Amino acid sequence: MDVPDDPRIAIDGGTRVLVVTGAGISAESGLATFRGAGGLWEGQRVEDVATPEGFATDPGLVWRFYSARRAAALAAQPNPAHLALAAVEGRLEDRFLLVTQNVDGLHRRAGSRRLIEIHGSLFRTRCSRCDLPPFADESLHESGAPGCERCAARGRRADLRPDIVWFGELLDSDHLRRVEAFAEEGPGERLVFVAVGTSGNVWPVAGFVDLAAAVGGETWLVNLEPAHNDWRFDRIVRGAAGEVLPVLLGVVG
Ligand code: BV8
Repeated sequence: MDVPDDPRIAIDGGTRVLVVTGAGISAESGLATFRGAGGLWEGQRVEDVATPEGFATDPGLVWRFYSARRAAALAAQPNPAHLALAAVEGRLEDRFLLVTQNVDGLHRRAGSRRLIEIHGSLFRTRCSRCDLPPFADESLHESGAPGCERCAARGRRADLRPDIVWFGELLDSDHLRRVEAFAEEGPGERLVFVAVGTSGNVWPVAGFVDLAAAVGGETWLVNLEPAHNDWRFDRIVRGAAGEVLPVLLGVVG
């Protein structure tokens, strides 16, 4: 299960790389992890701020929570782990895919484009009621939920909400299909799966390692602490993503 001190993943012309990241990859950028604060997330209970029921009960609280995270993410910078993944994408092109559970936008700011933000984005807003297309939004709403103008024009009140997948909500089926397709493509090529900075608690992303294992892929976990789904991985590298990933992926050193 464990690997030598300065492991490297062999990446050549026949290698495909599928990466999943979680809150831990942004920790060195100064952003709080989901479970780092002992189950409270920025002082809030998950049920109150990351579920549709919590939003229906107190949309103003949810907007204060996400506005604080929007501000923190805007002030943060991508770290060497984000940059290493963008560099590997540049080398592998369509033999690389990055799936992030994070909504902080740091992978995109690091240059990643073959990227699926599978839990949505802090910087997109949509209507909680009508089919108003999600729109780019960096604004902060600390004194109550903004209303949907399209609904108002139709004589009804509806709150805008962050374009984020909350607990109990379905992930985009196109995203799931794209991940499955990437894991199964490239017969004869070698698939390497790397999970970075995730406790493996949240489904269905926690099960993506099994997609790779099912096609004979080599699975790696880079995490600071033991993860819930540790046992599902071939190799585990304990350490900080910003230090481990550039070496592991052969980007530096
Ligand atoms: C769904 C919103 C259909 C965005 C989030 C199967 C079994 C059990 C439960 C379920 C299941 N299937 C579905 C569920 C229900 C639920 C779920 O998984 N519950 C769990 C918690 C029990 N899943 C859902 O509801 C999903 N929808 O499946 O719909 C359905 C519905 C109900 C029932 C059945 C089916 C929707 C999930 C999406 C939820 N939205 N976030 C936001 O506001 O951020 S999830 C939230 O957790 C964040 O996105 C976060 O990224 C994510 C996962 O957490 P991690 O990223 O792993 O973060 P965490 O803090 O936990 O871990 C960080 C790790 O990094 C730590 O281990 C730490 O050691 C490490 N670390 C720290 N620093 C560093 C580091 N590592 C390296 N370097 C460092 N420097």
